[in-house]
Amino acid sequence: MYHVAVIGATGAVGQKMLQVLAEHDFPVRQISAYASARSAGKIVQFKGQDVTIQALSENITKDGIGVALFAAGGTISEQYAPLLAAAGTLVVDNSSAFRMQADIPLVVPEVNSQAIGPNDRLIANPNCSTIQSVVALAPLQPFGLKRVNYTTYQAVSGSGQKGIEDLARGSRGEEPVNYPHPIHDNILPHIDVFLPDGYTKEEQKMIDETRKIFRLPELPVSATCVRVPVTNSHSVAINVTFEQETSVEAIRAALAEAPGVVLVDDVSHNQYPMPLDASGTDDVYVGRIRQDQSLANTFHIWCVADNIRKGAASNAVQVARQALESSIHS
Ligand code: 2RA
Repeated sequence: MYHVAVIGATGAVGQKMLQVLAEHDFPVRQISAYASARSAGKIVQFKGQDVTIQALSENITKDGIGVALFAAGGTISEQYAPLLAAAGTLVVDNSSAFRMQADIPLVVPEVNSQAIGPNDRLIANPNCSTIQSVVALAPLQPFGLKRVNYTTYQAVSGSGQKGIEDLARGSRGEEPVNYPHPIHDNILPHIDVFLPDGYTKEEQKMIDETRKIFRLPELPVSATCVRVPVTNSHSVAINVTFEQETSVEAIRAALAEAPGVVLVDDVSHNQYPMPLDASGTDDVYVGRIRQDQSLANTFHIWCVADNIRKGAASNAVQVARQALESSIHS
């Protein structure tokens, strides 16, 4: 049993981490919740008990924490995650601060749990839209990934509470505060900041993280990331080209038995993955599998997952459990 800490415990992901730790029956001996000094003294819930938020400071290394889940943004992670890891705490970081560092594993347990070494103390959680996409692609690796193109339809909860509030504001006819344009009755082909080449940082994350997770640094990957007026659960249209010839049936068969995947692909009964069905679950729902008529050995795959759970909190809890098992069995 472990003393477990959630850093950033007042945010959407931090609160979900507390909920998922309880739901997954994570071996928690003691729970601590940290946030900025502004939130100190506030109360969050763990297994129906009140937990008082503590102000984060460098003294956290003296608190005897065995497992720390970070969901407080890159700046906080950069400052505190290495300190805790150096003190022996197992840290799973949900920010993008360490994801592309060569010596830091970037892990989705269903895909690359072998990337966790027995002595790793700092592990990065990938971006939400990357997580669900690689869970859908991993079972198809035997066909040889040759090229991937993503188009995302990302829920406003990916921007935290302020995204959800902008959607609500728009529905009341009020101006947006978080986004540069209304998200109600609109879509924004803009997630995170624009980079000099015209891609957004969110698109670049999907490209870089996919290559790192599959250990295919040269894999041709591209992405267009779009914010849609959906409260929760991201959808991704994946267009994938394989090295080998395959079929819709073979792809369906591989996905049907894959861990963490639920195949929902029966268009004769209007059955396909949708955000409303994915929300509140930890699975990645996959469907609309069909041959791309414009390119050989190429297929369209539609996948949907709860971005706050599998895309963030649940994946972090699963990574922590996997890392603890790796170090116990080493
Ligand atoms: C988003 N990917 O949906 C982000 C959250 N990490 O905005």
